[in-house]
Amino acid sequence: MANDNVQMWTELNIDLKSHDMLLNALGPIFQEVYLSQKNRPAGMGFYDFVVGDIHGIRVKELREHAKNGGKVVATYCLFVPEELVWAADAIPVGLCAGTQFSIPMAEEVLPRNTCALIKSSFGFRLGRVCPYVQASHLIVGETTCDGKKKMFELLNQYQPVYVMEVPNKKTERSRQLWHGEVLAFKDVIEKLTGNKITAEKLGQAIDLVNARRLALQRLYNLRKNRPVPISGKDALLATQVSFYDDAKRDTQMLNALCDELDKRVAAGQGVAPAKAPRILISGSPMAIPNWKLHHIIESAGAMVVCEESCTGTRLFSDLVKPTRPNLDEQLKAIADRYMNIHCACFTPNDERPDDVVRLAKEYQADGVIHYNLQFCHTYANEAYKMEKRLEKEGIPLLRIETDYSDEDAGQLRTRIEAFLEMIKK
Ligand code: BJ8
Repeated sequence: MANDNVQMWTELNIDLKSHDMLLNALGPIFQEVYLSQKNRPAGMGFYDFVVGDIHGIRVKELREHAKNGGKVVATYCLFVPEELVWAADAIPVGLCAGTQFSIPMAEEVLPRNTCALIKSSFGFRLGRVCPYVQASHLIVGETTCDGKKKMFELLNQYQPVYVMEVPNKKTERSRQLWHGEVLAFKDVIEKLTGNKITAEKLGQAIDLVNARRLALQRLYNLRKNRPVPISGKDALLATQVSFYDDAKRDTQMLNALCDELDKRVAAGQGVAPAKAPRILISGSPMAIPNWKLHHIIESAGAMVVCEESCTGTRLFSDLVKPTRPNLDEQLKAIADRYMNIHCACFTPNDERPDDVVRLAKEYQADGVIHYNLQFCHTYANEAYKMEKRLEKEGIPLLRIETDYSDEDAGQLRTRIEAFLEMIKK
């Protein structure tokens, strides 16, 4: 099996030496952050298995698909409508880019004062250490932030990249622009795959992705219980895996996990005492293996009960409205749904603080941690408005700005412990 993987990575032109170092670094981190937790749901076994073979079995599936003439489409952002990819019998893969490992490679080209997510993404390609990147036929970027859109220009030197234009405002004119972008993306995917996207195929794809969103909604709704039946770390991992696992299997595994959590809730069983402080995290996405903040918070005795982020509620809170099988209406429904993602790339974006206040109440959060990747100006700027809004609502907020390195872990721990002391009833 291991030899099979090496053979596959070699065919994908992976830098085997660096790649070994990456995987060797991941194992002990996963052991410390995940496997040392007590009282985990048995359903997390699947996710442990996925991480244990992170560059193996799923990549093999993608390669099989490619050998049969299928295409693999890699993405970095929630704005890329994956329904169109599935509908053309291609496979979308959300690239992770949550590791410090690839950042020094990226800094040879990108400015150092670029957010860690962008540097980590670019470093993966530059260092040839990610088989998902290497296995993809097209990378789809977007114009959500300046750092990303300029990075995509550089990435295009190594791999085919197509960039979708995401508007910056939520006006009717912007909606029309975005609708046009969705139509153009359909053409791009049809050309890439040679497959026509029909109303029937798109209807099936909408159902497929909506089913996964509903399973994630179910998982997050279970986190509203006190005591909380699953740790924030485990819920985050299940969400992160949704970005690249097969959607149908992922939905099944999520629902199986939820069945187990239902029983825990009925029995009043939790992973921490009912009085453990409950934290909502809001801000930048956390890609695998970025588990730093959750680990610090939960090691300090609190529980993360919700993430208002793209590796959280923004991923699944809205469904694509099912419409009758009419291609134009389906494409419109897709465009509408994706415009409703309250990313900080929009101005204004007042819906996001509204979401955080609502979620803090729904999840019985005792406090909110605003999580900002260093050099991400959009989220950093929104932190001020968020602070004022939560102050008005009487919800405690801690602002954190960090990256993927462990250099500030001690300082973060101290600040988080002080925050938890403050919010304890
Ligand atoms: S929809 S949050 S996934 S853009 S953290 S790279 S914004 S400098 S990740 Fe995002 Fe799409 Fe929005 Fe979600 Fe730029 Fe900021 Fe870095 Fe960011």
